[in-house]
Amino acid sequence: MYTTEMSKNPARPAAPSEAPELVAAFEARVANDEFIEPKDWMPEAYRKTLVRQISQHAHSEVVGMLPEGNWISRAPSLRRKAVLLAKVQDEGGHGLYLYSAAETLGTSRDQMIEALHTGKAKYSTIFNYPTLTWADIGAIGWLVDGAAIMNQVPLQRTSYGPYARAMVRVCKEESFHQRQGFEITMKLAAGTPEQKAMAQDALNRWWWPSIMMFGPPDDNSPNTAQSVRWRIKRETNDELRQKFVDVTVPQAEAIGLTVPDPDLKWNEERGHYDYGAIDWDEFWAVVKGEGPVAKERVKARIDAWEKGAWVREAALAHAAKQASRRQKEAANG
Ligand code: BYC
Repeated sequence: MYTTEMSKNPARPAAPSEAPELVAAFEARVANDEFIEPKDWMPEAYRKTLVRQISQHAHSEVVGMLPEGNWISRAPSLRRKAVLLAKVQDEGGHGLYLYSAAETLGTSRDQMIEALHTGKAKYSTIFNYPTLTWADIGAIGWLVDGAAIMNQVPLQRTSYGPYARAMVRVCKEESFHQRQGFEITMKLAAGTPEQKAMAQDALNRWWWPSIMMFGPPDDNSPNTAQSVRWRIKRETNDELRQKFVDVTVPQAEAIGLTVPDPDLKWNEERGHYDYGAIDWDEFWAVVKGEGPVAKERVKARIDAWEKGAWVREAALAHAAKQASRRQKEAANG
């Protein structure tokens, strides 16, 4: 298990072009818990790691709109529809804050979108599973947003300022999302036997993919050691996964549902739940693009991008017109 102390991880040698005194000053600032800001000097590998993680995080928010968007027209009441619409819109907003944070690192929105569309950039595995019933909307809010908050709360103290500040707002909204999902599940679990069975079936299908969301185990996570050292990640994949299991199991019990893991057991000595073996072959297959609805998700994003071209062109033409009007007005005194 990795620790959050920089001293416990070996230093990555500076790239040849990077002056050792700059690297040392950067590392001292990180160790001192100062935020690194866009105009500050930073090692190229730190910048690249951030672009990778933040852009993938942004893509996850935007692709994450699809499984839930699929149920907006079929929500069971006007109230549920309005809430779901607002939630999905929030996710789009999270994508925008995150793309903007990544742009401060010198990458463009177009480059990031291109990487998503061509499969060079990843997005969370969780969104490659289908939403089959209304109960899945409850499970996504409760489990997927619940897992997302667990991961994102520590990211509010990530070392890169724009990412940390984006996370503050995202976390506030995610906690509302988690509660709306839990409320849907709680209502179904207390409903007719058919409704309760729907809620249990959704938990059965979403539990394992949700705990995979935290990423590979620490001893098989190539990026964790360096990211923890740079304080991009403040906790490791396994530490966050354990916290999520510990918080979520009692919630399932409280509403009379069963977590689909026969090996799940409270371990008095550790003060944590022990859980069964995760199917990492399934995880890596989904990471590679073999998830049940992976192709459909990427196609939906590409279609939206192509169909939205006229909007982007119109916005650019409008901005150019405004700029030339302002120039003329300035020239005329
Ligand atoms: N899915 O060395 P590791 C949401 C990749 S959206 C896909 O541990 P790292 C929501 C990983 O990228 C919330 N790929 O990597 C939206 C790496 O490959 P690359 C999404 C994964 O970066 C709408 C390789 O596996 N949250 O909440 O240190 C509706 C090795 O992994 C996954 C974020 O994005 C995965 N699950 O740690 C509802 C949080 N896991 O990139 C809800 C921000 C691992 O080297 N991201 N991989 O080719 C992070 O905290 C970290 O990037 C991760 C992975 C913990 C995900």
